[in-house]
Amino acid sequence: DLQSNTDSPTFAIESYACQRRTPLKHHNASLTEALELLAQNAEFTDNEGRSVAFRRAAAVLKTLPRAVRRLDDLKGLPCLGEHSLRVIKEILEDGVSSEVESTRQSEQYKAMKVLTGIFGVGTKTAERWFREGIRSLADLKTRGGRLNREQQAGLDYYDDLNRPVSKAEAHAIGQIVGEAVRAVLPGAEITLTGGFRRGKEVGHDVDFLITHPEEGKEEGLMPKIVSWLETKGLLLYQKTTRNSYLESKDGPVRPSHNMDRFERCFSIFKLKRTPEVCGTSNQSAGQNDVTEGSDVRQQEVQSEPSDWRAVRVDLVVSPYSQFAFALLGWTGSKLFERELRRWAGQEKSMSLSSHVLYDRAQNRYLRASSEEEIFALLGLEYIPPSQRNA
Ligand code: DCP
Ligand code: MG
Repeated sequence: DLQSNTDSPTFAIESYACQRRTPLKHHNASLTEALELLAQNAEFTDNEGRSVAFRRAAAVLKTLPRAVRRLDDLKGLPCLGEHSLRVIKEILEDGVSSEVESTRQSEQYKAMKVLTGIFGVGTKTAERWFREGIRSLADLKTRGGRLNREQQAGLDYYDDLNRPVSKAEAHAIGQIVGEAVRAVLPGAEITLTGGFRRGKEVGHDVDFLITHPEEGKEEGLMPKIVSWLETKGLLLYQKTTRNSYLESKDGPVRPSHNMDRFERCFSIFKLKRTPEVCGTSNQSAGQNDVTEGSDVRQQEVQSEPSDWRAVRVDLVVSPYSQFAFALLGWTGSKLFERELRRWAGQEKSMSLSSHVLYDRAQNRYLRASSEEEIFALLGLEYIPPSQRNA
């Protein structure tokens, strides 16, 4: 075995994910997939602590420069608890973990996966449905009633919304949003955030941050963007929430609350399928050749429309003075964000949000106009978006 004689990597791995560089592509995908499945299952069963522990363990494996072959390779690494180590050991020895595989096949995991896959359905709702005996979309439909507008849209566009969004599709949506923004507020700026900013090839949605260099100009912008898009028939669903951010002299009201208060729009776009968006191998390109009136065309009309697809899009409007914080907060990953806030609180007595950084020791807000400045204020080495894939 070539492994046994090579030097063990004795470089130190820092314990907060925001102190480390985590690339998108790494060498331990089968281990991290297993740990993240257990993390998700822990979320499904309302065990957040356990879920975060598994996610932190997975994130450590993502930073390693080579594949883990033996338990010894993990000596001295942070965040690997007893449970995670047991799972890793099983996979290294047997190829699979019995706990992971039985979880994957469990009725609860499978049902929760399907139900939380509906836009607008969180763990709480899915859990309640599960307890009521609902296991599938069909169960949910036959049960009837009691769906809110968001959940109904989630059900209506379920297949599309569970199909990954490609970079090309994200780009196409960006063009449309850019056009809308420029039409209603010249000079406004739009930035792609979320997973695509970290370099992901696909995403579950497309996230944009919108601002204007002149503070105050961005106020009330979202309803204008939304009505421009609606007039053009580009939205299948939207829910806009107003900016509710207030700065108090005594510091952030709820420092631990991690949901930001920007003007925001959760939406579902109706994206036209064009050759540029779909690539050349797409089915619908060929379907255009079918002669009118044929049986094939009949089927096409009755089944899912093929010249467009539904895409989840999140739009966020930030005042210019908060833009750097909003950008940092919306770039993710979720674990990276969580670790930044934990670092700020536990190591620096600061409170970080997508609006601002507050120094609890000095009782004052710290401003920044770039992500680099925020990392510096937090006493952290700058980590670029492509290395925030924890
Ligand atoms: N975010 C957050 N807390 C929230 C919502 C979002 O910290 N309540 C941040 C972290 C995410 C980013 O916003 O990375 C975008 O959220 P997404 O759920 O869209 O996650 P990603 O874009 O990272 O991944 P995906 O490809 O699944 O969209
Ligand atoms: Mg996203």
